[in-house]
Amino acid sequence: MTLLFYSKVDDPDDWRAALQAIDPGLEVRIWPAVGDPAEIETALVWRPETGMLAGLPNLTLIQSLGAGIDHLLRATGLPAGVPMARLVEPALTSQMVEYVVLAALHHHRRIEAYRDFQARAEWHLLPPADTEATRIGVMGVGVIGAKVAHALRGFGFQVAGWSRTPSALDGIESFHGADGLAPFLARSDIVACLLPLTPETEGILDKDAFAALPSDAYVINAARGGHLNEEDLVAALDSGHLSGAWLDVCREEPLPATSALWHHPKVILTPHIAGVVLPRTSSAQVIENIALVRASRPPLNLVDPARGY
Ligand code: NDP
Ligand code: OXD
Repeated sequence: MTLLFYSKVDDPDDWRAALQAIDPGLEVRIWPAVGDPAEIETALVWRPETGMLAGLPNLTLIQSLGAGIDHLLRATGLPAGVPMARLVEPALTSQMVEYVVLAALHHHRRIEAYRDFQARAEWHLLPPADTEATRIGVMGVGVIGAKVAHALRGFGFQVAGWSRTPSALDGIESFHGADGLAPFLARSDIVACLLPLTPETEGILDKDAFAALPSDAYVINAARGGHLNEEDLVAALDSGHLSGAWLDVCREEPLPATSALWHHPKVILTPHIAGVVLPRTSSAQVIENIALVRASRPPLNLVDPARGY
């Protein structure tokens, strides 16, 4: 059994060691050392390049090295009919929950303002943050968004979720579909995007969405840069309508040095690290998927390419 590994951001040696610790018989080849293409049965990839997987005649599984699969669905030259799976993994989900809670609380407790006071050696008190009066909206209440919504509800925030179909999460108000978006945004003092990137969700955080948010709203995007119209965000920040934004992802990664986001005083940026798959916790799922496909069964977390997530 031979697996081909490709990622520019994950350490291939760590992955090889973790995979072989579970299945010592698994041969792991690191791109571009493909060897005989006919021997490759599994591709474990993050953002494969055009045509990279096209010449693998016996490929039986394309396994995403992450929860998102937009990087696969947008890659051209993927072999047709090969099942694609994404990673759904508690450790990754927990990182995402930590990240969004961190961003929301950092804003809610006005840490940026207190840092400014500290820089000026000023002992200055702002009005207290009222958690129960603060409304947070979570866009996408799937595996990750649902956990984020519950974690925020646990602090006492008023939390709502927006999804494609109605959700029924305890204590979380549900909005859904195109018609539900404007009322959902209108009641969100803080909005956190945890949607998959699909043709329907691309550019969804744009000037219309920002106009629908209450004045002073705060935007967190921990999903994909393609959700956000960066020019519209900067305009909404500069006009004073939005109070700030916390972004883990950008339309182009790495973010170009010329981007206005780098030095914008109301933006906090991280380099797509909200949730990072760990070989230690994710390898077992990859090995299990290889075994399932070998047994002619569907892999765990099979992606529906037609739905786009
Ligand atoms: P899921 O597939 O479990 O959940 C997706 C959610 O989005 C569902 O609630 C779904 O609605 C909703 N949704 C999809 N399309 C639409 C639409 N057109 N309108 C409204 N709602 C929609 O995904 P995960 O929770 O596992 O992951 C979400 C995303 O987070 C990933 O796709 C990835 O891009 C991103 N991510 C980012 C990371 C980072 O480090 N920054 C790390 C991990 C993930 P419904 O419930 O009705 O199906
Ligand atoms: C993912 C990611 O989708 O890392 O897992 O962004």
